[in-house]
Amino acid sequence: MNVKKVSIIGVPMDLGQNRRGVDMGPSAIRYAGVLEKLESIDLEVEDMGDIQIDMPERVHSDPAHNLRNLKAIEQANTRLAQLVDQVVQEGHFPLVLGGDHSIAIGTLAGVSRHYEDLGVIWFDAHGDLNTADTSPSGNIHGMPLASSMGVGHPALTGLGGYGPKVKPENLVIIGARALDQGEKELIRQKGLRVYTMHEIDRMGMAAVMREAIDYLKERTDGVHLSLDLDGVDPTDAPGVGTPVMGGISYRESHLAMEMLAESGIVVSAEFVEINPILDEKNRTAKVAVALMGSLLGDQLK
Ligand code: EXY
Ligand code: MN
Ligand code: MN
Ligand code: MN
Repeated sequence: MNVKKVSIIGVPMDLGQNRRGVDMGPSAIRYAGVLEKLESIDLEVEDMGDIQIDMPERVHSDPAHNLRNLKAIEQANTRLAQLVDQVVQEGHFPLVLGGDHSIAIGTLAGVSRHYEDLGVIWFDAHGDLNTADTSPSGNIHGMPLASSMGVGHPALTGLGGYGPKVKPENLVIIGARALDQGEKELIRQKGLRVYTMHEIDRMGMAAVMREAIDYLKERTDGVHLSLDLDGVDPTDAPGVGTPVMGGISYRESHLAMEMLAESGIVVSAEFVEINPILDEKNRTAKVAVALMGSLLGDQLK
């Protein structure tokens, strides 16, 4: 991987869902030693600190139906998109620390304008393919992938002044095991490439990653990794707001990151949904840091 310098951006966002604590994710990840880990593999790292998240009470209330905290999420993501845009322009690798998964809307808005054909790997127990019409919860952290594909409310699909950010055919979902009916319909309608736990069980993680990497390498000019820690099995990553049994093991997750490092296709990444209040001794943040290390070449040195 040709990463010159890594720019860390914290996004203490918890407005995309209902449980408190995920806003402490960036601190937990720093406390778990992200800087030390990346420096130990000879990367130059700058920590840009956390972006400001407005209290929903301070942003005028949302008239939109079934989109909790829309305005505050739109504002924070607009800030995030600008910062990520600037980092990519400088030729650095953006490493975004969540926060709930609604922040992917901003990260992708910042990255995608620099690529003709951005690819996305969505590592997650969920599809995050809901819209206000299909969402069972109204939580925007269940919507960022649909929004980035151009499906959903214009405040989200058009964030950063353009959209869509990713073409459906440039997208690979890995680890899905909790999809809502409306999400399944969108997957069918758009013909999305989804490796559920069923495919991972059958093919093995190595074959899944080989196929996903070959596929994306051929058709994209850079790949963003959006890694939701709830993709990892809750026995290894218990500190998440929406755990789902039967997930990707710790070793399989590392293998996936190592194969991505080897491939050299990843141009940006975010690690989201770590909730230290629900965690055991900061284990989930430590898992995240270990995976970041593997993604950025720890095992290749
Ligand atoms: N599909 C459910 C919803 O839309 O409410 C749960 C979404 C959880 C999203 C998590 C973080 O990936
Ligand atoms: Mn520089
Ligand atoms: Mn997610
Ligand atoms: Mn998830």
